[in-house]
Amino acid sequence: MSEAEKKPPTTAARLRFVLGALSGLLAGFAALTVAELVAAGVRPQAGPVVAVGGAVIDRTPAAVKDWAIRTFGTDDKLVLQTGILAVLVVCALAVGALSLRHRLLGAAGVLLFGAVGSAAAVGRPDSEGAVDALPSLVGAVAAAGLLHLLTGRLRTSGPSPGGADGHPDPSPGEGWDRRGFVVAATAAAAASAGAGVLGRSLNGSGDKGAVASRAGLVLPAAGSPASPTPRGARVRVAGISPFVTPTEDFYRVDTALVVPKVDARAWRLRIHGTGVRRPLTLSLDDVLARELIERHITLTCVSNEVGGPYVGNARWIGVRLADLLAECGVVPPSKGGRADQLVARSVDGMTIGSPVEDVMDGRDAMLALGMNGAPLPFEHGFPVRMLVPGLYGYVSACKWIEDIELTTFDAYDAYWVRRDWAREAPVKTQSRIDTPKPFARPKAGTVMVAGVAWAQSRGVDRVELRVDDGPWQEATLAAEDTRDTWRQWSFPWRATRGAHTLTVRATDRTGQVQTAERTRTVPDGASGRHSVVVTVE
Ligand SMILES: Nc1nc2c(c(=O)[nH]1)N[C@H]1C(S)=C(S)[C@@H](COP(=O)(O)O)O[C@H]1N2
Ligand SMILES: [Mo]
Repeated sequence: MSEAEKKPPTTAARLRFVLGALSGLLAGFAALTVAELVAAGVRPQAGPVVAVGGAVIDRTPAAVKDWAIRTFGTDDKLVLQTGILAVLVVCALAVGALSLRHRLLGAAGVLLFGAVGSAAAVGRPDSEGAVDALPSLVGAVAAAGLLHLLTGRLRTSGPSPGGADGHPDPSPGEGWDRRGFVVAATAAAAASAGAGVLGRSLNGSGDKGAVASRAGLVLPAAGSPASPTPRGARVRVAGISPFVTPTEDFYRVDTALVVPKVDARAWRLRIHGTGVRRPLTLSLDDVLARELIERHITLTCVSNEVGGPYVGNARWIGVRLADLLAECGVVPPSKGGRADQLVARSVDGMTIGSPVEDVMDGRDAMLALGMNGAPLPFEHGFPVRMLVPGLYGYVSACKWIEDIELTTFDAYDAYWVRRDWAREAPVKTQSRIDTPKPFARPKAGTVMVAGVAWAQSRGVDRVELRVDDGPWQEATLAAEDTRDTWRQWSFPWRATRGAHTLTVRATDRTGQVQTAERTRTVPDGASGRHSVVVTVE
């Protein structure tokens, strides 16, 4: 029995408890850094934080994922990783304190975490099998060993082993090896930090080939260039979204905790499946040797709320997907083809299913290599991604694509479809007020109200603005580039003093007026009208 158990806790006993918890924290730190170092040798995606994070994302219900995207935006992944680390810190402190009393239980606790990390890594869709268990396993074994060693220094039973210099330990009544603990803990922290730094730099150098292949990619001129954007397509109003979204401002939505860095020289795309009479495997050179098309296409996320930011317009360069499919012998369902679903698969295991009919109906569905005149950024799918104008990204815009399988909707549900989202999801006709901003305080007089409206593959024919409960008034529509791009609009508003609500609605070329009926983003995209409240001074 230790002194601490006979009497009320002494300062020394409390210190010992704190150091036990600290040992847990150090062991946890060692587990992560060692695991990430091993992962750098195996696969960065097999590291515990990424693997567990990915597993959490995969198991998150649609509504929660949607809430996360809405609340945290592109920071959703940072928030998730911070959350995982916070949980780990708490558990590490607890395991450390526990192992003061029960060293075996402590070790078992550490190994349990290792097992969770290993299982998550092996269970990932892009896992390469049992090797992916290694990082978490090695990390956990290292951590268990370290915890054993550190808590050994804190043991109070038996005579004081004395300090490293042979003098008796000076702490009265507590026979633990204070100096030994400090030395071991410091060494462990330093070694872990070293492992962390080394793992980082190895991970970075593992991407060198991919980075070089992107730097070396020169996009040829498109044989079929984008139709010149009419001059009137750009409206000059301060605060309106630019007609072409700069690449660095283009929204990003995906499940990738680590952006896949694909070496374009090793990249291949396989096209196969039902009704594919001549399966094909393409390299990047094969793609570059084909006629390239360049098109402005507006891309929208199904998680975009009414008035939200997840929409952007870019100039994409690539090859026509319908031509490739036709070469492979694929026939659309309307012409008797058996496959009605095209499933695109990415290097990180994402699956995205699009209707074959839409891909082959004459619209500019493409495999894109470039965005706004440059190779795709890694975040946006380098080296090749898919785009189908008129469909939300989750059913059309597979990034880091490596496989296209022709199948049926009956036979296969893609990633998001298994998570409550609709099988088919054409973009809903939408409009947004970019300026004035909500709760702005413009001066009375003429106030420019302006924004964008989109109905890809149908085209926008009309935008109207309503002030409070007044009549709908025709806004000035900028010239249309193509029916696959958004259109800017503006309205010179004679603003009078007081609070006012501005509401916008668009009408697409099928005559469909944007509905006032509000729906949530799940399962097939938000509907409703965007309103902004301002106070005119
Ligand atoms: N591999 C992969 N491709 C993906 C996704 C993904 O999570 N993984 N997300 C899709 C979704 S939901 C959208 S809206 C678009 C977004 O493309 P962007 O990030 O280039 O804007 O990519 C699509 N392609
Ligand atoms: Mo999306």
